[in-house]
Amino acid sequence: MRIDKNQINTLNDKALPDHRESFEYISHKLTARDIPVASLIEKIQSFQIAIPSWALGTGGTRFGRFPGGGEPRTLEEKIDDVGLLHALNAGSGAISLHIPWDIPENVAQIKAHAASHNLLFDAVNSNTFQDQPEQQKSYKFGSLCHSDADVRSQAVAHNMEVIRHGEALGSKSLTVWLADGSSFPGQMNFRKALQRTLDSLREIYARMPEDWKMFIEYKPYEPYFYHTVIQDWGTSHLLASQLGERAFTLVDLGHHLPNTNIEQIVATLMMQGKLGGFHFNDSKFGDDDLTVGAMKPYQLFLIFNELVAGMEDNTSKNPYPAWMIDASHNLKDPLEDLLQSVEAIQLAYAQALLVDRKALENAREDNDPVLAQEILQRAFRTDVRPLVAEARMEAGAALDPLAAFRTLSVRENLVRERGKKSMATGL
Ligand code: AOS
Ligand code: ZN
Ligand code: ZN
Repeated sequence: MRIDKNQINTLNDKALPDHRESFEYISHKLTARDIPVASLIEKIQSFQIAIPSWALGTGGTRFGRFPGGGEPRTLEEKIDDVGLLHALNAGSGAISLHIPWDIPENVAQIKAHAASHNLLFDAVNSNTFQDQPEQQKSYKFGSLCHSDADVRSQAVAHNMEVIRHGEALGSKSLTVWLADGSSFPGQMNFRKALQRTLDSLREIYARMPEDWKMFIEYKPYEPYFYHTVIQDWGTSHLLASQLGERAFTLVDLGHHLPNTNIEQIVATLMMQGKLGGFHFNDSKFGDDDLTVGAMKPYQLFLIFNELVAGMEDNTSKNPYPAWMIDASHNLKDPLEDLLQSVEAIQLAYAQALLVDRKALENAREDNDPVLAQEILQRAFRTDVRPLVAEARMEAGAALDPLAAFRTLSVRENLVRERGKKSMATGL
């Protein structure tokens, strides 16, 4: 199914009087503080978040999966789903593919299909954490770090294949997330494993197209539970620095041990010009892949505060980061969850744009923690929902995407088209 502009306009018309009232209120308040509303709206509109192809179906947990029906069965249908999201929120104009889950058979057709939804292809993801049916060697004991050189070559070759697919589609970056690690003390030589990983990444980096970037994701545990070769931002940064200027760290919000100061990591990486990309999600215990903003909206705001500051005062020339969601769904409709996630990201971004940076810097230089906190919380406690809604409406999308999703019976239509039992590939 496709959402018609007229359907959205009709829904927006109904909600307009109420929206106008709230939007006028906030515009008034911001204008009085010399904050240019029109440029805020433009910034919100140009902030686009890539949707991961693997988040369009139910992931579940290892204890069970409860598909709700109408999940996309093919790459075309995954693109259709992201197209639906983008039609509703005008904020998810890209898709991030995982190979081999999403091999594009007919490239020209896939590209045209994505273009018909105004979608771009963001980073492509390699998969050396699963064995594929026709694969010669197993990744059971690692991929790029493996003790067997043949396994490492196979994993390098796979990454090259992913780049080839990405190139054909117009993607410009490769995200490498490795499951590599060990579950028992003594099992693996830390130093050899890291050295081999660096050497393997060097081979991929050397053969990557000139205008491509490599994003290196880190994660402290899972699927292995004693050690992970790229356990933290420091290890990822070390690898990226040794590889070269087109290699960067990718921060996945769920990949930190409890209470880690993620906003500080963001600031440090930006200061080094090494923050390449983001996987947004939220977490209470670990790599929970929950809806963005569902657990720690203040932390999300603090992270955005660093991102906005880093982009505005870009002395270290950090490239514009790739914004992506990384999510998994067990209870919610995946599309509804993604609408909520995109909205949470936009809200945190808009709030961070409201921070009075000059006043904040002064408070910091004056060692006034009370004032510094007030300045941040003033922005965080501003209800920016009407701003984000206005940005969406102006861009031709829905004032309230989630309500529109339900009123237009999007899921029911997808179930009718694709069946009750259709299941998406990927986690
Ligand atoms: C795994 O924990 C990482 O977050 C990956 O980025 C991602 O979830 C994976 O590549 C998709 O399975
Ligand atoms: Zn991730
Ligand atoms: Zn993860």
